[in-house]
Amino acid sequence: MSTRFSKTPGWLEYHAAPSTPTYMLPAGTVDAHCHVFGPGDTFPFAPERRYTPCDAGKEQLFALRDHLGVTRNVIVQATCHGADNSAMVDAVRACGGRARGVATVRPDVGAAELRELDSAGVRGVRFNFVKRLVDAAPKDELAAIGAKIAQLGWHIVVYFEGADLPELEGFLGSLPTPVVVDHIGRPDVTRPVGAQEFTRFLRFVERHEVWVKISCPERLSVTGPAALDGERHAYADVVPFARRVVDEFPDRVLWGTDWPHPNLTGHMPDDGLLVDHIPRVARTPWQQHKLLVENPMRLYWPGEDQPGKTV
Ligand code: 0GY
Repeated sequence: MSTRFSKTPGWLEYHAAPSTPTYMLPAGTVDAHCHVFGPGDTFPFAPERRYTPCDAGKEQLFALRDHLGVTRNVIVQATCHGADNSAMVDAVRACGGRARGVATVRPDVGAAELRELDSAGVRGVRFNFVKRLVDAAPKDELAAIGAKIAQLGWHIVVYFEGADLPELEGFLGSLPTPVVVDHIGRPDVTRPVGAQEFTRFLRFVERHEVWVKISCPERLSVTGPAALDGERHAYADVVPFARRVVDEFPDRVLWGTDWPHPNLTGHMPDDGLLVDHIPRVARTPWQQHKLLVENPMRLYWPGEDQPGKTV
């Protein structure tokens, strides 16, 4: 444990002993959304952070990868490390090509720093609009970052609350790179899947050819991990939303664990159970292979062999 930092009270630690999934991931599966936190003594957390996580370093991430049967990781910079990408880059470099990174950069980032990140394995930047996590950066500054990274062939990962899409849609649609949305666009799952908010999200995805991460049922769910009457499975209320996106956009969906699950206070998911959730939302082997292997390989390792490619 870090001697310099104390975890935010109430913040749960990642699952100590995740179950072995019943669903066997296809060879070449990519966990396209996970993080590393510190360890704080080696990679200090950012002064401007809104939470202090537990230490969750690369060794723990790699152990989970191997336990679940994942082949590759995309390690996404979390807000607790601000724009200091050292922990993420250290983890990506340690993977010998089996990981890519998504960074947070400042508007004045220089070409040399971007080239360095690129050579480490970074392939995108993240714009975070979730107000409880960050003060939103001015859009002209984000646009300046977008213009710089477009030259590298990177993409932009965006994190926002579903309710904020109307305000952000125009800006996101104007970005010069592919856009990847975190956590199904954070829908309000207490509303019907056909309600106006999620329909608007689907049409936004269609119009701008956006990619969507089918991740974080545990964060979006109101019904939670318990089995419900007539439903044997966890996170049942998220399933129709995830299915809808996978059915409509099978070529632009990605899956991720979100390990080590920052900012959860209610319950900590069993990562094995998150893997078992996959066939509930991607219901055919064809959809599963696209979600887990083909799509993330196309975005993060273009040109590399994809085990079991379906077309
Ligand atoms: C959340 C979820 C996340 C937080 C961060 O950068 C972050 O702090 O990513 C997540 O894992 O996506 O809503 O707190």
